[in-house]
Amino acid sequence: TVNMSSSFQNILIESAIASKALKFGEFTLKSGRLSPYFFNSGLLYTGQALAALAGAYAKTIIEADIEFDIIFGPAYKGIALAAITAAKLAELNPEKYNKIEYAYNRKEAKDHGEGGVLVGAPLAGKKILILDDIITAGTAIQQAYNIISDAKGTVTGIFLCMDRQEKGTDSDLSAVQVWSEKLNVPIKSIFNLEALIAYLVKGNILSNEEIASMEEYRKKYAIV
Ligand code: OMP
Repeated sequence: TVNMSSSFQNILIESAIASKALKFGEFTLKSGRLSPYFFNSGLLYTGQALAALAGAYAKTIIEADIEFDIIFGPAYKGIALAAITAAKLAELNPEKYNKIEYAYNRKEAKDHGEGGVLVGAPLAGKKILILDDIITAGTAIQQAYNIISDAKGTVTGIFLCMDRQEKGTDSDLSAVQVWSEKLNVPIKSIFNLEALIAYLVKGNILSNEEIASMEEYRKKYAIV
């Protein structure tokens, strides 16, 4: 069921549409698929949008109730998202979250100064949440997982803003289903394609043709 006015999921979807972080048209994805929509979290750059994002990630993490010591944000977009979420968690429940830590990777290793690709809390022996913006096929998530494993950290959860709920080329399972099973880690998102379409239909936000192409894409590539 979709509560248009109040859920933090819908507040975020609304904010993403208003800021054009969610766009409708024709977009070629990393996978090569031609999609009628695209989510660019980099366009959620106002204070208001970032506050909505931080709140939504924090509430999703609190609801999931998974043990962790560190929130890890993969470069580039995950870095800021992980930082604002760690701060929001500490604000919402200081007793529980004041001591959680934050870390991220660089895309290019530094050969001077402190060196290396990892910045922030040391990962070895720690329980770690990966926090990123979106999953389509899961390639980006797998990379982050490998960075943490190589540093001897244990990933205990993966949190995303949007799950596109897309199947692989020869699979009836979504990337989230495949990767959560493969990595043996829960993967949670603030909203998914199903919630987005429900919001768009209920709110009368797109033209009939645009809704039709969203539905067509969903039937072709998504699990729902
Ligand atoms: P996977 O690595 O296939 O899971 O796709 C995640 C990446 O897709 C993101 O890091 C983006 O580079 C890109 N992307 C979006 O940002 N938004 C979308 O709506 C779709 C994609 C995509 O290309 O699939």
